[in-house]
Amino acid sequence: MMHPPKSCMMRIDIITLFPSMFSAIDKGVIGRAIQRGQLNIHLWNPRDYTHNKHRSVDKRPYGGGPGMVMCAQPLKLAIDATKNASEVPSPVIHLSPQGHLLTQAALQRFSKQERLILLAGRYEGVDQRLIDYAVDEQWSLGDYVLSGGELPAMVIIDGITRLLPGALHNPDSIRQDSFSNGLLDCPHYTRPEKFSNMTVPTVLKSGNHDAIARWRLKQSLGQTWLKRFDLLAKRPLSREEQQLLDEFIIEYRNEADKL
Ligand code: 9WO
Repeated sequence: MMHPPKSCMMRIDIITLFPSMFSAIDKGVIGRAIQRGQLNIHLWNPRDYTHNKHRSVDKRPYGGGPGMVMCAQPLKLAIDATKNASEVPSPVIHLSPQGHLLTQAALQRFSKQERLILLAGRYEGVDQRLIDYAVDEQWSLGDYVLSGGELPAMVIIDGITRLLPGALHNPDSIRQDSFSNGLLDCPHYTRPEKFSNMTVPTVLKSGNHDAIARWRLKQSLGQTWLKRFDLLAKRPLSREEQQLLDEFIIEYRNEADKL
């Protein structure tokens, strides 16, 4: 007996000083998930939780230095209001270069949650006491500094949404994702056969599905060896994979010798 995919509903609350940055989010996979009622996004502006005349949310840093720091109190009130807006308990996730490096595995885990609260910082950052008080996890997109956590929050929403059951036209593409097998993706080709004097690898037109699968795996292994040796170093290779990679390396070196 086949069951239909479990219908999941996910609620994501975003705490941001720039809610209008998220007005482009109703496009593509995310837009369809919202329309199908699978994903619900709510925006909360800490400025609405200030009580001073200028509705200011930031102050100069203790200890001196450039820029401003986001005050803990309006963020606390916004987070409390967010939590009270639903019965379902939710982890609070802060997007920050000080977080763990985001991985596909983390996105997989997020996608199984009923609810997430994403906190996007601005200025020089958030008062550490708010992080200690209210934040459950910190995640970083990489070792670079941005002007705020909004784009990283959108990245997380995008990465999660395509993992929600039924979000993609072709669920196989999740299984074949880069990284779900710990390797980079293989190159892709489509029509026409000739583009600017460049052709399509012959094997892809052979109709031999075993040979095509082997070629793709070999390219994945080879590209990962060339560009992301760190991924290869932590992934055990089967005998077949090791042999395909050895072949790739030999062919790559032969190619280099010809030049
Ligand atoms: C600035 C900085 C400078 C030198 C060394 C470390 C540093 N960290 C930061 C920093 O955290 N700045 C933040 C910039 C303050 C809050 C707004 N900004 C930001 C960047 N929010 N979110 C990101 C970000 C970047 C990558 N992945 C997730 C979030």
